[in-house]
Amino acid sequence: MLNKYTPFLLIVILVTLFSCGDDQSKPTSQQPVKKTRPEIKLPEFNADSAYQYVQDQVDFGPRVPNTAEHAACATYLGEKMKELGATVLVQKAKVEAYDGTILNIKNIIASYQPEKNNRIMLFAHWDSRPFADHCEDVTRRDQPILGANDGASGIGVLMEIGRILKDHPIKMGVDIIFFDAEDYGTPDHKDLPYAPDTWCLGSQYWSHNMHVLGYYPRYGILLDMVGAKGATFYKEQVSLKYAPDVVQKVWGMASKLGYSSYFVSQQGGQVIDDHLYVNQIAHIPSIDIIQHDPTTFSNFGMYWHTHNDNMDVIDRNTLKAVGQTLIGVLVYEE
Ligand code: AHN
Ligand code: ZN
Repeated sequence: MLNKYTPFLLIVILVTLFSCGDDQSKPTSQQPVKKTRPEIKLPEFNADSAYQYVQDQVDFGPRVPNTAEHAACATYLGEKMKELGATVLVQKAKVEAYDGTILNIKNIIASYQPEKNNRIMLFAHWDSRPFADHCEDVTRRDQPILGANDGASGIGVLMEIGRILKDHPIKMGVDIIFFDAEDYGTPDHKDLPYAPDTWCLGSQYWSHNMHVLGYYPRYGILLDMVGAKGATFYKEQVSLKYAPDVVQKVWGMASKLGYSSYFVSQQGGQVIDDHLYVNQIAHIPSIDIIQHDPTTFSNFGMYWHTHNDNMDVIDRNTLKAVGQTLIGVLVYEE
């Protein structure tokens, strides 16, 4: 077997062995190889589609519990999420409002890959406020608002994420929850005592009565007022207290994707919102992506709890920044 060609043959074999197969992993430049996560091509969040989902909700009119418009919108949301590939469960309940009114509420739970144990929870509120208590025109303060941004925007972004998950399943299971009766809190234009627990009635109910026994997703992300033109999202304090790593993850992804002008790397206010109850009652570490405007008295947008919260405040670019960031977070999670 051995002859005068053996050394050459050996060299050929060795060269072949050490040069094959690793061409793609070699850096193209002369820089040292860095150990980073491989770049994944993200599915495209379609802002036109998200905008249409916001419009569809607003077209029902105000979505206030115990009204026909609210009931019709619930049907639309449940059916649409089924169409978008989710397993849908509607949790019905009766809860008591600040004034003693019994509200018939529906939390709508849309699950992707429900068989998986490792899960992420995304949520927003789908009801709209029964009063425009911050409206300049005092004669219109008792009228319900359209809530294009305050309510519909978060749901619209989550619906578009559902549409994407249908065709691009990720490693984790995802539960998209539309909470009801977030915005039925004590009105500011009547002289009533401060009562934080009158807000977020749907998420409070759900946190005490989760739809699955022993449900424990890795973390939760709440979207609230995520569609206004030029909106800025600061690191909200309840989120930083309960889920600082999730805040870092989301703001880090936003920066990586070029959305740092929306996701400002500074601490914002402290907000009573659905994530507070999900943290405190359900013990699921959760954050709130919520518009923070340091220039207004409320620290929300000027449209907040007024009749100006209509489609005119919604900007596709803001929906895109939030939606694409969330897609990034979901796709990289394993
Ligand atoms: C309060 O004003 C107590 N919380 C703000 C949460 C909220 C209201 N989000 C939308 N509407
Ligand atoms: Zn509100």
